[in-house]
Amino acid sequence: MRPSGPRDPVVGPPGGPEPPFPLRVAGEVVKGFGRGSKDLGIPTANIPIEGLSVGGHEDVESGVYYGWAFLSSIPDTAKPDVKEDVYPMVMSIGWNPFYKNEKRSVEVHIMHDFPADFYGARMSLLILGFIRPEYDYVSKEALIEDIRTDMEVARRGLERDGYLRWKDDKFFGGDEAS
Ligand code: ADP
Ligand code: RBF
Ligand code: MG
Repeated sequence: MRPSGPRDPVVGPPGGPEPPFPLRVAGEVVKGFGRGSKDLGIPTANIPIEGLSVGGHEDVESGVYYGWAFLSSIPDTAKPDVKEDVYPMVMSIGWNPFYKNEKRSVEVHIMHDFPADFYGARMSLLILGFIRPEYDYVSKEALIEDIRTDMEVARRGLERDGYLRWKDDKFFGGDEAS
């Protein structure tokens, strides 16, 4: 269960990410559990768990992370019309104890309003920090409240120079795992 008490407003060293960060992960946006995270008001773009191996991070600890997401089209596929750009993101890697998933998942909420879905796009992630472990919750509302706080923590974290500068990382130029 989630420990009670207030949360830190910002996490991670002020000067910029420190090892093991940044972590680089990528994959195609696929259908998730269809559980309707959109109903929670928080859609999450899922990539296959194999995406962790792009940077050799299959052993990464489960939990909530923040960083930058780059969306692009996958060449020669029936693809969504995505505007290639780098966006702030918050993500969950894990088992979603609240829902008792039997498969580990990688889900990303991008902090941007999109006019349409982008299933089939390529999503490249530069993970710059760890926010918290994943918890079970007494209610859906409590889970939503914590995810909203995660978004604020991520936004404040990414505003700092040492984190902003990673938006230009060459990983976002299309290389697999530079
Ligand atoms: P699923 O269970 O298939 O992942 P969700 O309800 O989590 O379904 O919705 C995820 C989909 O919503 C993404 O794959 C993407 O196409 C779309 N989407 C729209 N806006 C966002 C956003 N801001 N962040 C993440 N996904 C978004
Ligand atoms: N699910 C959990 O069961 N426990 C969590 O602590 C948790 N934290 C999350 C944090 C973020 C930033 C996001 C985007 C999702 C989180 N989830 C968590 C996953 C959530 O349950 C999932 O997005 C919905 O179930 C839809 O698949
Ligand atoms: Mg999802």
